[in-house]
Amino acid sequence: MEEKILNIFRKDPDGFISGEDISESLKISRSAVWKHIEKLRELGYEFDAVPHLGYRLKSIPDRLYSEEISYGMGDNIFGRQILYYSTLDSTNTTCFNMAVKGSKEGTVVISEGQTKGKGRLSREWISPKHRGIYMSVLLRPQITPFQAPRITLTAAVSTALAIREATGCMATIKWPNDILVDGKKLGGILTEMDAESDMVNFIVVGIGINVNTKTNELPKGATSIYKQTGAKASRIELVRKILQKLQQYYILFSDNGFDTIRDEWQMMAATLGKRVRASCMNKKIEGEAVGIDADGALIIRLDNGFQEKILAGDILLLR
Ligand code: BT5
Repeated sequence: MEEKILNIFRKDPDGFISGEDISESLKISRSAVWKHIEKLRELGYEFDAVPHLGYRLKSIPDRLYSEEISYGMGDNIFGRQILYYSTLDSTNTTCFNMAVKGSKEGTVVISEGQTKGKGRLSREWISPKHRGIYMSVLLRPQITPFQAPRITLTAAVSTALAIREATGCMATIKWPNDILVDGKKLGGILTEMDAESDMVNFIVVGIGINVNTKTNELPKGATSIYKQTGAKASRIELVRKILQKLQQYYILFSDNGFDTIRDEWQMMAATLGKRVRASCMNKKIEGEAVGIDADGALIIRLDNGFQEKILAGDILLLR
């Protein structure tokens, strides 16, 4: 019922709406209207109430409520089922468990904060409450495990483009999963999968972005949208934009393969043309990053002119 009441206010964002009109259109009593408005106030929605005029929605809370995200997203499949939490260990862990139990492709798990946010290789993702975006999206692509890195790059392209469009920050991508602005880490992507030897069962794409996070809450070398622009950004709008881009590029990937996404990735890459040191398993390689191949592997030209490819690992930008 709260959602229905909000929808009435959303249709006329600046206008006053009387309790009587709400009660008539929703076929509930005036006192029920009042109770639901009080409930919305408890959730952080602010209303002006003026005698003889009624109520006006003054502001919505800075919370990633699923209904707020879904509102205005149209027919986006990555938004039909959004599970919202105030705190979780890790959105990836929750989403993974839901995937095992059979949740549908496009299910989104989002949390205001994480107590055990995960990076790759058991590293930590610092996730201060109400500041950033911490969300995981469940995908069920028909690919082999070997092709899974393409999904990380597809998610990176979608996220970087969404950041550019929603905030104006010129996000770039450092292979394979870092989102950078001005050479500093603004976000990261963690893909985890469940697979047989020749078939992926599902992939969980975890996206973490520092939005309104303050410098003292972040590790060294990190940045946030707030730090870059000096202004608070709407986390809701950014989540919507990421989900829209992710759906657009995931459909492109499923229908047309990886080529277009690879081109987009290369245009936004902070890595290409740079000298890099790559660590992959116990191997260290140094050379110039020259491209990514059809599987999403990074191609490095060694000083002796030979090329090597790495499909997973970490790289350090040397210059
Ligand atoms: C990543 O790992 O960059 C992937 C991060 C994915 C986080 C999301 S949040 C939603 C979902 N649920 C999860 O539990 N995780 C995902 P990696 O490339 O391994 O980078 C980790 C390293 O980045 C750490 O060792 C720190 O040095 C640094 N770091 C940690 N927190 C950071 C932050 N908030 N901003 C920037 N850098 C950070």
